[in-house]
Amino acid sequence: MKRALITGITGQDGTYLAELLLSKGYEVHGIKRRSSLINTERIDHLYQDPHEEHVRFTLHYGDLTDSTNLIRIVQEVQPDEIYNLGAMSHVKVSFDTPEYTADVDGVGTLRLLEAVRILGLTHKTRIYQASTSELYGLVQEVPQRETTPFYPRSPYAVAKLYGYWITVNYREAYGMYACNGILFNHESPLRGETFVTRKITRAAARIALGLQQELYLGNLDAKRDWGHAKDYVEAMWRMLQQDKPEDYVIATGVTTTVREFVRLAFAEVGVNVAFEGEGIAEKGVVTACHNPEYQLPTGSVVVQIDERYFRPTEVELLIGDPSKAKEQLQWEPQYDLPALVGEMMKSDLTLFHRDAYLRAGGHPVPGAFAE
Ligand code: NDP
Ligand code: GDR
Repeated sequence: MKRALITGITGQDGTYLAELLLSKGYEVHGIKRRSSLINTERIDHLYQDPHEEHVRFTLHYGDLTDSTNLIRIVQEVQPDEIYNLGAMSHVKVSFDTPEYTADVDGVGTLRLLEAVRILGLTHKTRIYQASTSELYGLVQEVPQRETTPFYPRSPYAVAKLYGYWITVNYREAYGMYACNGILFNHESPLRGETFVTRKITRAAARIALGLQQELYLGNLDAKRDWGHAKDYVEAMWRMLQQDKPEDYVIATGVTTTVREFVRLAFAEVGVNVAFEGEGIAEKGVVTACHNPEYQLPTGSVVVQIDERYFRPTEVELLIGDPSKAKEQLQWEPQYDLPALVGEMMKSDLTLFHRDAYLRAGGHPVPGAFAE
């Protein structure tokens, strides 16, 4: 039985990856952070009582800022594969917490590689590093591929640049099987609520159900190559099953604006949205509501712009070329964007139907809390 260690197991990708590895018969270990509220909601369905026999899912307290903790866990688990998914992963927040982001996303990667080296596991343990299309930043070439030069545009991307190169360096210096997956944006119903896709699907569902009136967004012109997280964790696993370690771009090859994503999300509830004005004065307005279940009057404003969601330096255009992964890993995504948006909307409608029901019964319901 293979043993895997996942940092960032409580996140979106960590959850899908843990599910995938368990389904393949792995013993899965994950690192979770201590927090004042329980933060394992995404993976609670995978929990196994440690008192039972043949447990294949175990969580360890830890943090990527703590070397001794990482060394102890790697020593204890003796993993065949490590997936380093742990990160302060929000680009906008990295401008507010640049030093912490560098520590976790950059030096954290080094700490993990060093743990493997110090423990003499360089030839046993294979390592996946969660690299990102944010490395491409300011457009140098489209579509972006493995050979496209990097030009990071945020403290997050600069920290991930260190993570990328230190992974390459340990591969070359010590012969470690270490790979970078340069993954383009991937989303799902489990996506964090403050990333733009989930912020939009949550708000579209809440607006349709009468729980919220407007959605405030930043740059609607930004273009992203959005895939489904379920497809992307499959690629991570495939990268670690090859004869030799290499770096791969994982993307769909299709790019879409944030504005278009808004239209697609509202279309799922039968609402047509058109955009008026430009820049900060731009508004998303309902032009038709085809679903009698949701009574949104024509002309009502559902999207507004708020300057605080703009980034000091933006990544305007991402579109990836996944040819290498398709050829060498036989990786093929199962979801296209409409299927992804459909699944996210369905999930958020289900989630907020309960709140709508409670509100109709006169009970207070929580606000959106998705900045
Ligand atoms: P999430 O933000 O959903 O999850 C991040 C995970 O990292 C969480 O489990 C979080 O724990 C954990 N974490 C945060 N800080 C620390 C720390 N100091 N020590 C240990 N763990 C920590 O991210 P995703 O699942 O979306 O992404 C997974 C990885 O892939 C990240 O590294 C991200 O940067 C990268 N990536 C993501 C892409 C995407 O589109 N999703 C694209 C390309 C790369 P907690 O739950 O306690 O906050
Ligand atoms: P990104 O994802 O920065 O690409 O990083 P995010 O969803 O945060 O932003 C995508 C684009 O949408 C624009 N945008 C907004 N973004 C947010 N979050 N909130 C808004 O209100 C809003 N309005 C417009 C942004 O400016 C941006 O252009 C994600 C993360 O998962 C990273 O960890 C990962 O490395 C990259 O994807 C690939």
